Amino acid sequence: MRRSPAHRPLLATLKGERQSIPPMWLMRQAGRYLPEYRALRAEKGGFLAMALDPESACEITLQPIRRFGFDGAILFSDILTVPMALGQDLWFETGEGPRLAPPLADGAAIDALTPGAPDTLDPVYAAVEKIAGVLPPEVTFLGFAGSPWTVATYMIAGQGSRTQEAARRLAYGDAAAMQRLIDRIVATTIEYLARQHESGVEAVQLFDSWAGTLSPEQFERWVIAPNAAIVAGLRARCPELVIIGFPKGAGAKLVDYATQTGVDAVGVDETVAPEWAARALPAGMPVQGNLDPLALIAGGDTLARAVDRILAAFADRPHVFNLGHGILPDTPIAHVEALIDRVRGTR
Ligand code: 1CP
Repeated sequence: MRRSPAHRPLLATLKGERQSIPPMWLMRQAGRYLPEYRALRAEKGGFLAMALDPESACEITLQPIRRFGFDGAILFSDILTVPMALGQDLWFETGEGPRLAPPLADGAAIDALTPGAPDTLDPVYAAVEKIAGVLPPEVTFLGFAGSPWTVATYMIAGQGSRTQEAARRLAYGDAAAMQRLIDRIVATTIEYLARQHESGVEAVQLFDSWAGTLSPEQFERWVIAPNAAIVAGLRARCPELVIIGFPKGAGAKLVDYATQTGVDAVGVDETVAPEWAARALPAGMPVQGNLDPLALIAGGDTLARAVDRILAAFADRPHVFNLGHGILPDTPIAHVEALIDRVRGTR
């Protein structure tokens, strides 16, 4: 489905056109800090049930747009849908987080994985179509997927991990098996994002949430190369699709990521000085970021100063205002409103 043409400031910025007021959206803007999300979740009985129900996914995607008028709406889904399509079972342990079975402990387990039913991701495309049909015309519609390294860390451990040690060990211990897993994730992700685009999203973000634990050589092989392969695959199939890359924790490696993957725009996390990013990234390349989610929780002067520093640092580039990582569940709604006022200059 193609949405009606309209001026969408976020999409224009991602294509390289600076706006005097930076467009904004917040990573994880659809979720637990919103009372209307928590109410629906209690009624529907859990995250996955909602993510795979097009009606619920549509409603949750729209909640932050209705409440705050953000410039971008991100599809309500998860990066762990791709492991489901690749054949792992996914569920969420209450109070703990995602579980994937069987965990891919070694090359034999990777090779034994048989793809799930071909219609596994159809509810996601149905949700995208529904949302594309009702989203206000000036709001850019964003799809997403996890980047292969980050998705692989969950597939290998069978759950989230603080250090990604199981995946890092496998990457050294059996690099060929790791490569086979990464190649499968790349192929499925290209298909997944192309179908999201064909169903109605205008831009996609590649979340590499765990890119920050890799050595430079490992970063080149497991972050830069697979993201470049996804970008190349998508360019061939969807020349209009805009791609944001977010290699969280990349630090100085952000420059190689930006120049070598072919993404249109890069997300910058909160550990990076915005003045450095503004200087170091290729001229004219759109940047997205990079307010510390904890500065948003702090609020008041701390928030105002942090926002002003980011706005000043990115004043000469196409800039999308965002957090450096996802909004935290205990973020006060009033602080989100204060942030929006500060960025848009109405207070
Ligand atoms: O209600 C609940 O308890 C569910 C919490 C939740 C939500 C709201 C999960 C489980 N996923 C989501 C939605 C989600 N996940 C979105 C929706 C759109 C939005 O941004 O509003 C997106 C983009 C994601 C992406 C995602 N999922 C990432 C990458 C971004 C990041 O935050 O680093 C990752 C790592 C995940 C895995 C995941 N899904 C859910 C949880 C709790 C986790 C993290 C698990 C862990 O590492 O232990």
